[in-house]
Formats: sequence, C-alpha cells, structure tokens
Amino acid sequence: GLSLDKANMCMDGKHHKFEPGPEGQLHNQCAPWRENACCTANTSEEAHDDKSKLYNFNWNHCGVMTSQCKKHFIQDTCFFECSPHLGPWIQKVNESWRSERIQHVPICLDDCQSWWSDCKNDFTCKQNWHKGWNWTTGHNQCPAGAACRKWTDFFPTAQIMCEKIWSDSYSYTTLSKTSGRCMQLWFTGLNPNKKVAEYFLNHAA
Ligand code: FOL
Repeated sequence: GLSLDKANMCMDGKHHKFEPGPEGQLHNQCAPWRENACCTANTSEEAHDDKSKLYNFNWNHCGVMTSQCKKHFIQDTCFFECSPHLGPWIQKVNESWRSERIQHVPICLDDCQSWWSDCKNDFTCKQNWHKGWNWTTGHNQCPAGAACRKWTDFFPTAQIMCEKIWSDSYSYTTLSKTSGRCMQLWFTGLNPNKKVAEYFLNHAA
C-alpha cells in the first residue's frame, strides 16, 4: 500500500485495498475487521462462498469439506484479505497473481491447533495448496497422481498444516493469545493484532 506505517497498511495482493480503512459492513466471519480493513465488503462476502471468485479455489477438492473445518478456512481468508497489521511479515514476490505475500506470521497456538483438530478427519490430496493444482475446469482439482487421502497423511501435526498449507505464510508458535506476541485469526472487539505488529516492528532484528 501507499502508507509507510508498517503497523497499519495493506499488502499489494490480488484483492487488497491500497490503504486500510473502515468498512460499514463486513460479512459474517469478517465482521471483526470492519472498523479498519484491507478488504472490501464484496471481498468479505466472497470469502464465505465455495469456489469464490477471489481465487476460484475449491475447498471441496476431495469430497465436501466439513463445515467445522471450512469455518477455519473462511477465517483464514478474512485474516488474509482484511488484516491491516501484517506489515512486519510482508515480502515482495514475483508471482502471476500478486506482487506481495506474507511470510512467517506467528500464529497463536490455539488458532493453529483448533484449525487442525477441526480438519483432521477431512481429506485432501496436497500439502501445499498454493501450487501444482489442475486448473483446466476453472477451479482447482487434484493433479494427476495426487490421490485423496486422510488429512493427517499430508498434515500429521498442526505445525505442519499451519506452516505448509500456504507455503510458510504462518510460523507455528506455542504462544497463547494473551501473550501479545502472536497473531490471532479469531478475535472479537478491538483488533488485538495491531499491538503485536507494533511489538515486532520495534523489536526487529
Ligand atoms: N491464506 C494465507 N494465510 N496466506 C496465503 O498466502 C493465502 N493465499 C491464498 C488464500 N489464502 C491464503 C490464495 N490461494 C492459486 C492457488 C491458491 C491461491 C491463490 C492462487 C493458484 O493459482 N495456484 C497455481 C499457481 C499460480 C502461480 O503461481 O502462477 C497452481 O499451480 O495451482
């Protein structure tokens, strides 16, 4: 984004606003970001749709994803699209669909563990969900040779899932939400992640 305030900025992604700011209404699980967001209301609605227009991404690539699992992917999408406090972890990239990404965002233990335990009985065919799909139908399908298997065959631990699924967007931590040193996907009220971003900016190596 245009702002130089790394604690309050938007990455140059596929759908992000140039600058964070208030949105009157954000849809359902994205509502906690409405006071200051990098997503538009339309993006927040799309975040809740199967095969949404955001990335044409199909959660149901190995049978229907359970709703208990899918809610975490919706929350991850809200966090990814709406967060104005990811500045310390934004990197430039040369990719077809974005020029900046997040890397090594320290995710709070509880958010990573609950995501994994709510998905661990689902099925998938890949560990890295960013690359290597078959897109010939317009949405991602398992590529030739990648059979659907138990979630835990690809993601034996919460750490492996949180780190590998979006190619190291997240770093696993053992930190609690009260630590002030990890980022929360799930919160209510004031966004707790601003203070975490400020901490990392002031304590950067
Ligand atoms: N959530 C988080 N936390 N971090 C992310 O980086 C993230 N990214 C997405 C969604 N949620 C996220 C976007 N997901 C493709 C696949 C997934 C995707 C965006 C794009 C895709 O088109 N993959 C192609 C390769 C594209 C290319 O690199 O040129 C593929 O080969 O499957």
